[in-house]
Amino acid sequence: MKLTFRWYGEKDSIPLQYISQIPNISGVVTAVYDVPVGEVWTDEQLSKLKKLCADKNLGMEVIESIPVHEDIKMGCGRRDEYIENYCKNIETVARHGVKCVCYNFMPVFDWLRTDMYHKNSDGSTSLSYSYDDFVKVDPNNLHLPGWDESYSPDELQGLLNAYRKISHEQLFENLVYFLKKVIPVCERVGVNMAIHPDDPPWDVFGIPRIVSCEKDLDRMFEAVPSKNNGLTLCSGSFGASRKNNLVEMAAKYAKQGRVHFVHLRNVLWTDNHDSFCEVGHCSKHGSLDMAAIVKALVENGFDGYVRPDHGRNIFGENGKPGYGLYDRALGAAYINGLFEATEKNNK
Ligand code: DNO
Repeated sequence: MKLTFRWYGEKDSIPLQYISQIPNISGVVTAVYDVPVGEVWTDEQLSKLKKLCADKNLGMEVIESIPVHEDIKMGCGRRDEYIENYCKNIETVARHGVKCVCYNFMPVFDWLRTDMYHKNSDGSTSLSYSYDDFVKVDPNNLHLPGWDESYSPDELQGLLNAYRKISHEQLFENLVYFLKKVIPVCERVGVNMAIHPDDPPWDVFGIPRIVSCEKDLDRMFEAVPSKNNGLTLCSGSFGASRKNNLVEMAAKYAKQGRVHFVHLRNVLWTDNHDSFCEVGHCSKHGSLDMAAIVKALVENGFDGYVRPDHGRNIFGENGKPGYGLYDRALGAAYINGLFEATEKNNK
């Protein structure tokens, strides 16, 4: 297992030096953040990022994300031009030693919560999703925690209206169209594409989502069988749905050699609907058996990139929700323990 940690570039409040002090860390997961979605990244931008990491002894082999322009997802407008740019970006990151690109194909929102500062009884705060709060949201006048600054109300409404006319089938065809152009480039330059699952893994506001379960993944891999076409096994995203069996999924896709990246975090299902709260990483705090997920990965040959995903805000830290230092570092230590024990037992 190669332990990594997400770093939001030079604007991240967490210095690379702190990340380099996490036990067993191999590198960061990062991206170029100051180029608009769909445009090309330059060699200079990549060299600069890579040097900042190397100066602290950190690798930079995973990019999260090269975002996919909405025209590609909707199959309209300047889609072909944006796909060409995407291919150029894959070639560019490969020139700088990147081996894995995490991306998603979720319309509009690449994650959704109803509370970013849910108060836990121990005084920590977490991201959470309450079904009762969600059904109160007016889909024609959307104000969502974390998204109000990304889109103007008109822009958001326009996008949602456009997506409501797109079926699951059409969105899936647009994904396959994209992959058929991008994957051959990945094969040539040695980059693995790792699609991130829908978060949460169900449709929201009447817009389609197509990477929510095993069935979705199977048909995507059937359509584009190359092993460079793989997934980010995000335990917390798939695991928000009671219908997904994470242990089985980890075993199955690790065996197929398609798990190129793993996000590990735990979630606690908090009612009989779809509500969940993000909790500390250990199995006992949530609804997922983290040790069993790691065991399924290791026993089926997984030896790739892993990062601790969303932590709570703890120890008085006022970090970016989900991305503070302390709880993710504790998560990293726990992940190290799980992998070390499992890998030794598996020899
Ligand atoms: C949220 C993240 C996602 C993820 C993208 C990948 O915390 O897991 O935003 O980076 O979906 O494209």
